[in-house]
Amino acid sequence: MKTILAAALALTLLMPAAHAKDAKEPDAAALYAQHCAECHGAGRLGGTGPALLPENLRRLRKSRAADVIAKGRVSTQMPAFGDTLSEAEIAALVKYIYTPLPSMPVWGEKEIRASRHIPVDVDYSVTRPQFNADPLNLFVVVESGDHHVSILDGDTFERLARFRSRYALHGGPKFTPDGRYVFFASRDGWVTKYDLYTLDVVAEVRAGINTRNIAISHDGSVIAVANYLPHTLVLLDARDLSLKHIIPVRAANGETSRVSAVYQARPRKSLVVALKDVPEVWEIPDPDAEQPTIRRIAVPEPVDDFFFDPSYDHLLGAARGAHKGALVLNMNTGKVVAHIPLPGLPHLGSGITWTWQGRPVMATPHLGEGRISIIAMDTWEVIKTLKTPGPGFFLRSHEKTPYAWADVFFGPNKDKMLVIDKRTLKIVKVLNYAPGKTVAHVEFDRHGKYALISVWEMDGAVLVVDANTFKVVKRIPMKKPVGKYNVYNKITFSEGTSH
Ligand code: DHE
Repeated sequence: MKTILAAALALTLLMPAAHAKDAKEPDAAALYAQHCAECHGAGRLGGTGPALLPENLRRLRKSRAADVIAKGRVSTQMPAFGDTLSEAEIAALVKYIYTPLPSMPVWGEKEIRASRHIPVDVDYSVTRPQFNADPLNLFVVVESGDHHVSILDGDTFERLARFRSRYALHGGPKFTPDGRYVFFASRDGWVTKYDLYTLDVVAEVRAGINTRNIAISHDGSVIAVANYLPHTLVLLDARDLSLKHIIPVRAANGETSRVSAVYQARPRKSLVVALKDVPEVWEIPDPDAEQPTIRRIAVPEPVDDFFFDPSYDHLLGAARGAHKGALVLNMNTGKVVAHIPLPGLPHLGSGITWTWQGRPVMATPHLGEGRISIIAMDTWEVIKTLKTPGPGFFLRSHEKTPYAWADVFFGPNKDKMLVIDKRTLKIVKVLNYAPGKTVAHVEFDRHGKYALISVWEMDGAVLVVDANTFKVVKRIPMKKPVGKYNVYNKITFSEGTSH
């Protein structure tokens, strides 16, 4: 008996040591519940703060996430936890928020409807802008550095407004056909409607947990939201962002899928949707109908980046990781009519078109290689490959300029901007406006006289450059300006810009 008691005592004495070892492994779930859940949501789906899921954090390096937890984030409500949490606890939290959820989060009718709010009612008595500027020559600039949007007068380049956006807006904002309203999407699924006449946010709704992009129907009545999480395509009433339909994204074989992107096919008056995980492209010819129709088009492989020819009769699509090139889908017959060999990850979504020697051509940068491919859209042949000093992200031009501008986003030449002569298909200038800094994404004013370029830094700027002399005429300080969008170029579907 004595021996048993002694053994039990010895075991008890040993226990704290074992516990002490356990105590070194911080309980990340408990830490999250205590410090993060209030703002980021108990299920990590977001709240006043952004969603903390690997899908939503893809653009944030883990080391940067640890830094944000320790030091907080300036000009947001994110506090610094460096004095409260140990390094090990911060590391455990980082690991936790980059761990996928065990099952697909629910974001359905109840959640979408509950999230909608109207900060300011639209003033329908207002029929013209409440400021003195050409409303069709405004620029909307997304500043991702501190999550704001600036509205610029495209003639004087004065800032008319600056407002806080949702966290991490991404992709092209979409405009109503008259140019009065603009809609933004955030990676966290928030859709924001902004009135460019009164300079007010007039509606917001969260349509998903992780969103790819949005499209507006040809008549401006419906906003379509393409989601990764959950697997849905959400249709909203563009007047007040109220929910119209949640379309579960399920392929003919029953598999569900993320949505690669949704675009408006203006001449067809339809929406085109590409699925990321299954080889199907959808066309919705009647997005405004009581029960929208889905036309399923089978494709050889899933498409996750795509582009249309100006008639929207053809879709050029590529799987981002595939390196195989692009397929050309005839949207009328639903048949693949060509394959284009395009190695090096073409970034088709950034393509632009123009007429060269009487032929319609499109140009696309490549994300994986220093090249720009120029493709004849009558034969679908690559007619020219331009070697560039590094892979680029964006290409831009305008009907009124003979030049196309391309950035060199990745690598040591990220500060260079290339000017391509659309007549000779040659790079005729290499500009360097901010040595050592990333200089990217161009957008022209409505007249094609000025090119606006982002100096992609926290203390960055938008440079206004004379498109003929290439001289900087104005530098507008901005917090990491990413995309810039000119109202006129967008609503007229200019051949030199994204649609
Ligand atoms: Fe984008 C547009 C997908 C990473 C900045 N990007 C788009 C669109 C898609 C897309 C589908 C078209 C939306 C539209 O206009 O309706 N982007 C992807 C990716 O798959 C990728 C490579 C990985 C990802 O994390 O999603 C990606 N994109 C980025 C970035 O890292 C960029 C440079 C910085 C950021 O803010 O995230 C970035 N994407 C942009 C911008 C546009 C865009 C500025 C709008 C371009 C335009 O001029 O219309």
